[in-house]
Amino acid sequence: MPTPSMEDYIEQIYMLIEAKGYARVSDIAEALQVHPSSVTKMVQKLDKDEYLNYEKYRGLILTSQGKKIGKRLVYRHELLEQFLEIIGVNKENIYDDVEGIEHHLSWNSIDRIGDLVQYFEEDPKRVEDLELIHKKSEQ
Ligand SMILES: [Mn+2]
Repeated sequence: MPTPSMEDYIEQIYMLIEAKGYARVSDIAEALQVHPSSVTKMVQKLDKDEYLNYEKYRGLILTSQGKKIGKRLVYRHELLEQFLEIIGVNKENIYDDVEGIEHHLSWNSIDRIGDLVQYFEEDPKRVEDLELIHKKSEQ
């Protein structure tokens, strides 16, 4: 099981490869706002744990295990953003809140939140009902 920090790297690397076809140490450092030497260290660890293959001058590629996990992590992040949006969390809080909670929920909870998101998506009236409660609580 990857640690929260490893998850952040795998998630970011997966997104970079999806968007650009490759992930450079400098791009990862920029995305995660860390020093490139920290990226190199973590990438070596991820290589050792078989989430990716890293060669200094050739760049890095995710293993099938790394890809599978990366995909799940990106899905989890997006689902949690959707969830917070539906329950009426202010836009400016959503990204940071997801970064704060995403590593600390079991997949069991993630899947049940997925059900709840689906419940609201199936009928916009349900979202309106929730908005009413939200408005009342703010009065
Ligand atoms: Mn994230």
